[in-house]
Amino acid sequence: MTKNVHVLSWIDEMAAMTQPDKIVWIDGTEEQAEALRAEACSTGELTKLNPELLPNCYLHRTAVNDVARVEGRTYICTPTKEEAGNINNWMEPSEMYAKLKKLYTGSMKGRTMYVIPYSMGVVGSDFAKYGIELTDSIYVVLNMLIMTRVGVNVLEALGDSADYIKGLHARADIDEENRYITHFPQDNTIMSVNSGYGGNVLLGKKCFALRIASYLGRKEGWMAEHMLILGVEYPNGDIKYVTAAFPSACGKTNLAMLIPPKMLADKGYKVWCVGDDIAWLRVNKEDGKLYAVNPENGFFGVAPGTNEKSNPNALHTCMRDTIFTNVVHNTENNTVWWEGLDNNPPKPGNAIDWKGNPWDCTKYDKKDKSTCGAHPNSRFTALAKNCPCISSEFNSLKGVPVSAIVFGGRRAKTAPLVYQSFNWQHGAFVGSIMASETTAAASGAVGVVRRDPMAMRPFVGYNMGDYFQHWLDMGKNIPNPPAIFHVNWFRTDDEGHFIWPGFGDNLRVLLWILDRCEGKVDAVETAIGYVPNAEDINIEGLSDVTLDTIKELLSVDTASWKEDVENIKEFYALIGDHVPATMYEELAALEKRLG
Ligand code: OXD
Ligand code: MN
Repeated sequence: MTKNVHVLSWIDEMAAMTQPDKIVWIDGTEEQAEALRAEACSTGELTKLNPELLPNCYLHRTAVNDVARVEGRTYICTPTKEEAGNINNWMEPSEMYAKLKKLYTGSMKGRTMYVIPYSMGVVGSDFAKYGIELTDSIYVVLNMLIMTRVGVNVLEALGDSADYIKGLHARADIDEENRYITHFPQDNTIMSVNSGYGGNVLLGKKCFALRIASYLGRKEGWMAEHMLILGVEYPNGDIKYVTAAFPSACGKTNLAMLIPPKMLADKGYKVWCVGDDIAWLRVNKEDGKLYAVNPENGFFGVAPGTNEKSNPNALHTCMRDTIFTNVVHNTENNTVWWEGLDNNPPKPGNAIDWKGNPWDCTKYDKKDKSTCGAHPNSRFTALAKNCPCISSEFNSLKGVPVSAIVFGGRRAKTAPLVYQSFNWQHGAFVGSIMASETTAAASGAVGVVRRDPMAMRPFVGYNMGDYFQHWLDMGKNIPNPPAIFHVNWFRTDDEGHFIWPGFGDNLRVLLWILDRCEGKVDAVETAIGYVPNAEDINIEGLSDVTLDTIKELLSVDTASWKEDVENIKEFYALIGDHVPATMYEELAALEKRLG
């Protein structure tokens, strides 16, 4: 399919090492995809679901020991440890290559190596970057066909250039002890072995579009961020775009596909989804604004908790052309189910859990994860174009202009519902101190603060301190920068109940944010930034929220902020001496303002 000698010689080298029986090029055609689905069904790798209820949908189960990203086994292999920094695992490249060579050698014997030419971003656009993933997994091929743009046109666009990201994935023995997700930013290379789980093996996503891309972005003057992108449409038809970064499992997909509350929908407000996980951002030379694209082509969403209330758009998106991973199989009607979908789990005798065993829903205990039918990190891989609220700008070549960048985390007390940073530099600081508290559902230990700068802690492909500096530098190069905000949907009362209704009502907060961007509304200056006047958050039609509730949600608790400052100092110290002096100045200024 190509005469590109850089591509061909690399594939030869990888094939000589992994020794597959045959090599198959993925051309992006529906005929080839269909043949692969049929083959995967014949071997049990996939199960075809009810074509009437879930057309073109499939179920897959991973190995029981292989159900999530493995941060402890994810490496950034730069020539020096300093380049990777203290937050990343590091190994010297030649040492890692030698270790991997042993694991890959002969790993594809008796198997097929698939060659997947793919693009992150619209092929041919200024934003697009190309990759080739070699894998011995049909599941990976079929997921990549959803999550990225795959096909011959990628090779045509690449021509004879060597400018592409090399990715090698081998399932090998799915051996946890020898699982490695490795990145060689200087070599444009990603190597993943002994896993078959999405985030570790769909190399276009976290590995390329965040870790390698963040490295390239710093080198080339753009940004790769763990951000959703959405457009808010006003009754007059204007659309303003927002990007937002939240740590994993804080509801990015739900916010990206938000349905306005009735009162706002009736007035004509709409929300359009451009992306739910990753944004690539560049300065537009014509208007000096920051523009964003979603480099992906689909959603790899968490299934549990997705339902008609939390995210009807996601639910409709995954009603066709979807691969479900590690959910419950309802054998009565050959469909799928997960915790939080509805109150109608398949009856014992008709239910197979994510491990492939009969499942008895009557034994399900919310507090005991081992009783779940679907794995808590079970997923749907679904096409963006099937999303009812997908933005008409999804395939835009130049991206969408970003009015506001929003950071957020799960904080019981510390962060108010929303606040605005004083300027870009302070906003970058606000991103750098982002944090989330663990919930009972997530870990057992409640309220442990995990600092997750810009939601990028597991995804920066170089030194976190240098990443902070890149944010500061970008600010100087954007003539019309977006305003930067922080939100917290998760504030609780003394009994631990959430105060803010969240979900669609989050649009009320986004509207205040966008009003600020337009200079339409005043705010109160506090120690941490600008906080809304309570009256300016629209609570029309909300039964449980009064002006006093909003006042409570917007209060800045100085004592807990002072505690937070100490925690931030420890975290900066952990990142080490690449933390820019400017960030320490911002921290000192915050401390001073807190008094
Ligand atoms: C994801 C994550 O899967 O952030 O998107 O973990
Ligand atoms: Mn993510």
